[in-house]
Amino acid sequence: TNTRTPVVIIKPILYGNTAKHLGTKRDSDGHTHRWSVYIRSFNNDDLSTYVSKVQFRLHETYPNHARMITQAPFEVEESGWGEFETQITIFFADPNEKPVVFYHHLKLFSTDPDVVAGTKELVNEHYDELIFQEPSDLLARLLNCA
Ligand code: SLL
Repeated sequence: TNTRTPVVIIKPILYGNTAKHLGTKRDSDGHTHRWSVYIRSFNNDDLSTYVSKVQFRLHETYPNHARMITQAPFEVEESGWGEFETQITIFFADPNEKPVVFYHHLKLFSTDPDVVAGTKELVNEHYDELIFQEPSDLLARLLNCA
């Protein structure tokens, strides 16, 4: 029988978006907001030790809407006029580790009067955890030195 203790490594993360009203509706493209969507470590870990790249799949109205970010910060900055569901895929430094796929609703609009006035940035952020069950030796080593 195998009496080895199962290995589970947990990495706390934050993901979400910020948005700010431009103060006007741009004539050229109708854009009203600057925004960014991102994933980062919740503690001071260096995500890029064990994350190789992150894909942010934007709404199809964006040119080149599947954005691959291959180094930290894992973030896309853009502008736009509408909210949509972003698909985020995290790829790991060990190619045998299955990529993690999840969704984030990119929020632009708020009832907060300061956000409406454009004097305050909207932050729509979530805490989550990446849970690695029995990572390979390679990945375990990378996770432990992040
Ligand atoms: C929907 N919520 O589901 C809408 C779509 C699309 C957002 C919002 C501009 C893109 C660009 C932009 O803000 N798209 O001009 O490149 O139908």
